[in-house]
Amino acid sequence: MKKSSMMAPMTIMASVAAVLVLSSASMASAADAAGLDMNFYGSTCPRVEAIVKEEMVAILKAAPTLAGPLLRLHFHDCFVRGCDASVLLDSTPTSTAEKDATPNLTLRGFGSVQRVKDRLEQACPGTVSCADVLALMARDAVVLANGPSWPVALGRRDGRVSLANETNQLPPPTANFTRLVSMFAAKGLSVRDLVVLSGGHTLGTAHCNLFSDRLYNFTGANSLADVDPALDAAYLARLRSRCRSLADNTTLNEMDPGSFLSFDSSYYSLVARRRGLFHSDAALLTDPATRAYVQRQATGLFTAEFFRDFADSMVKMSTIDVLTGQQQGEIRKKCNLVN
Ligand code: HEM
Ligand SMILES: *[C@@H]1O[C@H](CO)[C@@H](O)[C@H](O)[C@H]1NC(C)=O
Ligand SMILES: *[C@@H]1O[C@H](CO)[C@@H](O)[C@H](O)[C@H]1NC(C)=O
Ligand SMILES: *[C@@H]1O[C@H](CO)[C@@H](O)[C@H](O)[C@H]1NC(C)=O
Ligand SMILES: *[C@@H]1O[C@H](CO)[C@@H](O)[C@H](O)[C@H]1NC(C)=O
Ligand SMILES: CC(=O)N[C@H]1CO[C@H](CO)[C@@H](O)[C@@H]1O
Repeated sequence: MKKSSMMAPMTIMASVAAVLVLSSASMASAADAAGLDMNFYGSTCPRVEAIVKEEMVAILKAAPTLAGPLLRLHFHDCFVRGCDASVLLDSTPTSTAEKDATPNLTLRGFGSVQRVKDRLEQACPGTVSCADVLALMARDAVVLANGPSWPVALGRRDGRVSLANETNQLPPPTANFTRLVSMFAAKGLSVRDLVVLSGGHTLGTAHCNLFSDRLYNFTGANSLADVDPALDAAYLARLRSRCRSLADNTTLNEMDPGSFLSFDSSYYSLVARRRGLFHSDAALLTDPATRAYVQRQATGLFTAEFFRDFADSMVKMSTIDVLTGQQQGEIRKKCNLVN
């Protein structure tokens, strides 16, 4: 039985309790069901996890702000054609890739992924997929930002196709609750996964134009008072002083101001105070079950529980529609090019 359908009718509080009991079993079964294996490279590349970790330590030491982008790359990969590294492929003369679609404009970290892949090609040529590299880098990014860890079962293969138009499967920042739920459900993820994984917005930054519709001309009334009523007034003033116009697509804003490099539960305190940056963050307050989760985590007393929930949901996300076995996909040499 799919966990998402089983969870749907339960309240968030009940599912949180259930997950404490179910988590290790469900983690193992999600990965097994997808055909992945904790020891996949045990004989072919036994140091794979150690190598990725070493590189990640060096990468984040040099550029701590890459933790967020590397987590987000894995999310964008998994939501389009499954976790097959299609997000990393370049466009070709006959086909525009995901990378060159609107949501990509703000993706970062491609160079770091290739750096890790290059080290793995030296250690174990032609063995470790770019899709597995993304999954491991996302996990290590969270761990090194002081967040939770989770087991990453391996054996994903790399896809050969990347289509810009398929990025319409990624939820836009303007999405309301209904739309978010259906877009997550389309990937086998539950309402609880939605509220838990949104907690990834504890890391990283966002460009003004992805939320400035909330600050200016919200309904088209063309007055300065025309703002999103779901946004805290003091926060709105602060955001307006940073984002001077609707057209500003260059200014970056910490999503969790003051702790955007550290993985913690403070995202939920912000959302509870109506300080989530996107409509999609604010939308979590519009449903009783996700609101209850936000409010519980906003107390700061249940961070360990959020960490376990996040680990559990990441295991699910990182197994979406994976390619496995010898017949599907390939092991790319260069993450931006098919072999
Ligand atoms: C629920 C639906 C989601 C929406 C609508 C959404 C939307 C966005 C948007 C618009 C940005 C700003 C990008 C920029 O301006 O540079 C962003 C950033 C980010 N998102 Fe999400 N996101 C969602 C879910 C997720 C999930 C599931 C994760 C991972 C578990 C995630 C992790 C991140 C991270 C880490 C950043 C910061 C990236 C950086 O620092 O460059 N998001 N998201
Ligand atoms: C995306 O584009 C490809 C080719 O450009 C086309 O075959 C496919 O049907 C399109 N998919 C969607 C969802 O529009
Ligand atoms: C949510 O957004 C969709 C379009 O994305 C729209 O059709 C629907 O009416 C919206 N629902 C609510 C409750 O506003
Ligand atoms: C505000 O929205 C209205 C309606 O969409 C539009 O006609 C007007 O040009 C917008 N004003 C600004 C400053 O963007
Ligand atoms: C930002 O806006 C300018 C002017 O509209 C446009 O030329 C540019 O391509 C945009 N940049 C991004 C990253 O969207
Ligand atoms: C990082 C990256 O690949 N960015 C590309 C996103 O798409 C635009 C075109 O829409 C390219 O110019 C960027 O290079």
